[in-house]
Amino acid sequence: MNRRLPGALNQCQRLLFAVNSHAKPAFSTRFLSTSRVNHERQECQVLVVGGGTGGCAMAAKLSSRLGSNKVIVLEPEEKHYYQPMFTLIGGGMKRLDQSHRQMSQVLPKKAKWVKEKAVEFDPDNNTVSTSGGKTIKYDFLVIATGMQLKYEKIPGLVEALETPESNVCSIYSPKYVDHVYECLRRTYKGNVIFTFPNCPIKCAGAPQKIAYISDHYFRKLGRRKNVNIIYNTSLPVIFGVKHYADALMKLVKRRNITLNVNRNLVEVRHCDNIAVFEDLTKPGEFHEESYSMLHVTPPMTAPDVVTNCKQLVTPTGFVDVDQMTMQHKKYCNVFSIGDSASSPNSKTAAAAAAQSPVVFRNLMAAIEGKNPTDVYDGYSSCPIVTGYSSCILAEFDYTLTPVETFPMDQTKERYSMFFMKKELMPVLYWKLMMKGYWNGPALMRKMFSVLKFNKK
Ligand code: UQ1
Repeated sequence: MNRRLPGALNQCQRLLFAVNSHAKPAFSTRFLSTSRVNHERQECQVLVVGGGTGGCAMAAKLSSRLGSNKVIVLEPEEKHYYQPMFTLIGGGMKRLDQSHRQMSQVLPKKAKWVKEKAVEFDPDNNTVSTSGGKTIKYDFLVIATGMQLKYEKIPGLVEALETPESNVCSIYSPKYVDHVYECLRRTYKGNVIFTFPNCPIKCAGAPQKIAYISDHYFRKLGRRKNVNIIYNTSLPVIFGVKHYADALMKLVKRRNITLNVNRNLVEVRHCDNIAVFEDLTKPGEFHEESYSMLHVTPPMTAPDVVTNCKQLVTPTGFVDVDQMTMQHKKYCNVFSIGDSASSPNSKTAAAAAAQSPVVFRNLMAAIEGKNPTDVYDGYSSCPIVTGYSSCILAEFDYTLTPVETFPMDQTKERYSMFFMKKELMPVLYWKLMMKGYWNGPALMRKMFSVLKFNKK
């Protein structure tokens, strides 16, 4: 739940004044002009870098409030993917072509789309330079670049993924996701290994979702007795929230899935069907494990363009924001949303949804020269799909305690939650979130809690 932040951030306010006052005489939105557009230099009131989940939601909210041509979205991709669908594609429940729309259709009409990549941030001069040679000057900046997949960090992995016969696959990339179901179809026996890397990743539930879906797939086809399902995670636990971890541990035991913690993939030798893992509790100790199918979750980082701008980022390379306001700790005209932000929430579309009204209100306050007062509580949600008709809906906040929307035991596997994940969420995403109308389920939760209260 978002609440107001008491107290003033006076230094921030002064800094903000400095940002605004160099460009205009008083706090107003009127001076902002996009009419002086030319090929080398563009100007806007708000520059949103990234047209993914957070970037689109912010562009929709901002351009609807500020009017036409005040917002520029910098995004090089032609397609916008609904990434939460990738686990379902891996299990053959959805097709890749159902997961994307044209970027031009998803971005709000009132925002200007610059179809280029950000190549350099210069927050001291309020500019971002682009792959097409432009310099975009902004008054306010929203960094929504997401994370980049680093398959190349694991020796042998890219070659394995690019070799169709290798039975090495990954749901995380649209390039490789189709191959996951192909691998499932042709695996009849042996070790089927799933990995989780030794770094923060987006949708931390996905590596185990695809393991559970695979388990169910092999059971349905009567192959399970000849297949060992092995989940190797770099983390010391199966899931970071104990409430759900307890339920998942029971599930793993019941389904006869081997769970190895502190086990990090370091190499793939696809010619021998060998994956090499390091035991993180005994650095330097390696295990070779043979597989008949290997599903890899790649290491991930914030994009290089973000990590290269040292003034903007934390030592781990994420945009250094206040975890409550999502405003940059040093540059008061800079905000971040979604996976590129340093806020220590679990990185999901649901988190970006819950952040979006906070970033919006705090940015609007900053435009008016006021302090940011809206607070993000760290809400994130992970619908842990456990098969072809069941799902556990995990919801929690920064405190890692459950923050549940529905008046029922959400640790139980349910068809209703599966239906919500598979059929309702994509509609909610395209029709509401991409239009700037979905702020996460906080309101729904309040409504249900009233019902719960009345029952007592
Ligand atoms: C959510 O808000 C969201 O973002 C759009 C998701 O990503 C697709 C989700 O999977 C979930 C579960 C939520 C939270 C929504 C509800 C109704 C609990």
